Amino acid sequence: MSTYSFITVSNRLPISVKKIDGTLEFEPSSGGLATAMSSLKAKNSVWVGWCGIATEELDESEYEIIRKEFLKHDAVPVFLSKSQVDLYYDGYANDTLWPLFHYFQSVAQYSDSYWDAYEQVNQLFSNTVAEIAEDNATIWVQDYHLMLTPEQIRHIKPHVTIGFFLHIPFPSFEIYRLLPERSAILRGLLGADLIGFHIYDYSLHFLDSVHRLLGATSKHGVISYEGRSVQTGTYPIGIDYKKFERTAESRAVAKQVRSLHSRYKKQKIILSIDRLDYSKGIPERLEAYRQLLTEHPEYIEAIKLVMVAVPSRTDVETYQKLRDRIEQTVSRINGTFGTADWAPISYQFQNRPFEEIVALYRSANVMLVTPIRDGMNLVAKEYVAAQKNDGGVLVLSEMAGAIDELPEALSVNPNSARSIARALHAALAMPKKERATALDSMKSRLKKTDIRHWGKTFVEDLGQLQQGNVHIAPKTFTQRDHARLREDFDYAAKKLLILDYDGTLKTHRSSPSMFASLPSVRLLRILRRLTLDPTVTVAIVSGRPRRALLLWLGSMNIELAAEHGAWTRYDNKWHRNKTNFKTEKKKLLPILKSYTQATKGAEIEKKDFSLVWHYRNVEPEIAYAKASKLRHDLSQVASDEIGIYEGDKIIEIKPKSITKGHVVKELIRKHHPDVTICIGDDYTDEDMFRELTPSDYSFKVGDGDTSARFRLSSVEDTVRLLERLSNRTKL
Ligand code: GDG
Repeated sequence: MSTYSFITVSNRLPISVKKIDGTLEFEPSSGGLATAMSSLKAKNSVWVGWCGIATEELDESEYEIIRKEFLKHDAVPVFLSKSQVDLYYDGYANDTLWPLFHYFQSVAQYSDSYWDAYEQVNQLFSNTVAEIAEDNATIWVQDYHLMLTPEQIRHIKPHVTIGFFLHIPFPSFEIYRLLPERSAILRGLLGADLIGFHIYDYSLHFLDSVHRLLGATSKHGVISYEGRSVQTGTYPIGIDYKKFERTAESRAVAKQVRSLHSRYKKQKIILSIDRLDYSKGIPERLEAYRQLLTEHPEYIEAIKLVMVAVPSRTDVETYQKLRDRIEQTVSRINGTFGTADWAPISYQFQNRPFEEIVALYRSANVMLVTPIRDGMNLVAKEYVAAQKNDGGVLVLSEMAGAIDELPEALSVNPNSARSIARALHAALAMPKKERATALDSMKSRLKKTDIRHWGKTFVEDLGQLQQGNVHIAPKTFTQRDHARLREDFDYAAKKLLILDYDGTLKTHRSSPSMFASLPSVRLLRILRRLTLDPTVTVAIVSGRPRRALLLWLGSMNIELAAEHGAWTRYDNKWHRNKTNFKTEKKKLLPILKSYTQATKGAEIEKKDFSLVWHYRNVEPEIAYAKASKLRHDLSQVASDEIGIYEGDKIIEIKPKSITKGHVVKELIRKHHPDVTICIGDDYTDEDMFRELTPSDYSFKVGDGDTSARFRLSSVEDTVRLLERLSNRTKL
């Protein structure tokens, strides 16, 4: 079997197969995505998708015929049974996800059998991809039909680079949380390295849901999740601009435009083209047209609404009902306002040939695009591309992603028939100069950011992520780094080891109790050996209270800093920071207590100089909401000298003046080391790293942003590193 280095995955392919009178018929189609992909000129690339026909209709021998024919078009088919298509495609994808993601929550249907099929079909796609992918292949998955595949593919092929693009909106958390399988879908997507959306708002909604449902945090759009970084980004899809411009200028289209003009004579054309879908706001648009004719009878016989509604998902009941509603409204308007020579609306429930669509764009004086919600909307962009410089006017819904790139359009709220009717009136009367200025800026923008630009930018970013991972590599502590450290350690007269405790020397436990985190015998042995060398100073700098550090390490000759340095024990004597925390503690503790009582699994840790609210054992969905509310309530009461910090499933309140960074400064001043090694894992340890010079050895344990020089992947790696150093001590 051949393997590929670049694989596009989508529900449908640029070729499909049908059976007509018992014979297989292959139908290539060239959508926008296919244009984007063909322009990328990726060598050794292939496309994986559903073949378009149910397995029940196929004989055993026909599978191979389809495979062979598809391969001629660089496509690999996935075969699905009729019930799989019903439940996965018509069901979960279009009866659950589509309505919910477009904010039609009352239309969304939830069914376990939909979900089971969605999982199963996603797995079939993933298996097909994994079978033909090279080990370090790049895979680009398209859209809401396949949101589980990134994680599934990564499970089978851990070293591939995966991109995912969502063509529809990602809804706000309040809507997304209605989905029973909300967390599984997010986990599925987070298998990707790069997740793209049309506009910034959709990425924000996604990040918000990831944070609230999975507790994963993000910085500048990069999510830290299970030891990996997942990048999110905005990539507004473009159109094949040149194709529309060229076709609009072609002779064939000019001929059709002339025939449209002679058909409609002096009537101005208002055009409406969409798939017949409830998200497109077609009934609302018709209502606006009705209002326009009622309020402006001068338009009778002077305008014509040409409405093309393309059949879509015709097997789904909601779509059948919508069609009936639209057709009734159309005939009512035609009946009410029509005259012997004129019908206000020309309506077609049909898919029209490409050139005819372009001719309609070219002829229309006004293009009416008023979706209630739309991820992007390509019709709006295509209309602009097909216009002459002094062409028509675009009326565009505020709820279409395209509005960000087409601000010169007349924008309308699609729920307000009055707003649409007014915009229509303004558009019909707009002077030539004004139309030309608006078109000019929209055209030059769309020309630059066309479909090729979209595909190229996404794939380049994906490629950079792949290389980016290599760039991060020097941060891992290599054998060569180790040899250099060993050399520095051997020759230095004075060595200082500054170590955080939890998450660095001991993995985080579910309880903050000090008894749950006792050091292992192995760790104690390593530390003791290090402290017995007179050239080595070991310091443990922790957020824990004094009693914990004394219990764990008190008997050894170790410099201790408790509560981030509020207490320090140098040369076996404790020193206390002068900052006063008592008054603040009195004020803030009752707030923490009330939150703890109301939140199952939450705990308070009280220290002399800080208070910590632990929510590691709280359900993530509740935890995030509570933690952000708690932060807000505390910040209302706390004085300016108090910092409220968010750590790993904790909120910590402590005086801003007490930091581990101060401790590091003191230790260096006191010991004048030739070599300093500092290891930590969380945000408080970053204060330590910042006090060090580039030649010092600073280590961050685990993933996440850091200013440390090197990265260790786990506590075990830290302990092993210390063990190797302890074996070099001069005893
Ligand atoms: C989804 C998202 C996002 C329409 N009628 C005919 C015809 N069309 C073509 C148009 C256009 C396409 O269909 C429709 O694209 P839209 O973007 O407007 O809408 P969706 O199908 O809902 O697409 C959307 C898009 O994905 C891409 O990411 O923009 O928000 O919902 O290209 O020209 N083409 C032909 N005959 C017709 O009768 N030949």
